[in-house]
Amino acid sequence: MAKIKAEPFAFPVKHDELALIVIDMQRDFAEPGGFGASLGNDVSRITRIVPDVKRLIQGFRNAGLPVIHTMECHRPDLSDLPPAKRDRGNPALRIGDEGPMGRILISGEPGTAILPELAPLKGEVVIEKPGKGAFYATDLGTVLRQRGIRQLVFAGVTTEVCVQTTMREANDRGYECLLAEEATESYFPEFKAAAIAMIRAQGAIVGWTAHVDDILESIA
Ligand code: TIU
Repeated sequence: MAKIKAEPFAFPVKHDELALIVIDMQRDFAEPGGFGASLGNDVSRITRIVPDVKRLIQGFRNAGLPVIHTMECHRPDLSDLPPAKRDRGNPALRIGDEGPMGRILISGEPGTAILPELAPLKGEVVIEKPGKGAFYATDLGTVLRQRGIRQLVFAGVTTEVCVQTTMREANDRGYECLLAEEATESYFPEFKAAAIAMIRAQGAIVGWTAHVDDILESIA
């Protein structure tokens, strides 16, 4: 069986069951004036991983393996936005408010789009999700089942929020999950480090972590 060098031990990869899932690489999390910035975060941390996310996506495309993108966003009428989510914290702009890139985290708005460098290709699955996890209230599970996907490589933002939540959802559903370390980021470096540590603790209790180069080498 082929293996990817990973922590806490080698990831037993099955290439015909493998997909890349890129979580929420949206302008709203990476650019000034978006949701991430409205929460008081330094969004430049997110922009820095774009080259590594891009080469991971390119490697999967070159290998003919599926690339799935997610976007955290809501319907324009906010009917899928629980007040508990909208009213959380004290952001400068709340979800649905008009910002410099359009309405914050609303489907179809300019700021909600995936960064142009990482834009999905025609034919790639894009999952719009109202929660932090990509399985909640979406058809992601159906899409994966239809394609026989059982193993997921994770990239995207933020490590401890939408990436980790989705990895935990996937792990509980029986998927084997591998997080690409240089292709994920948090607004808080200590949270990224903690998320990586807790994911792979206790014998990969939630999943594995690996370097982008080692993942790319295995699918080249
Ligand atoms: N705030 C934060 O760290 N993340 C989110 O709100 N969403 C995602 O992680 N995509």
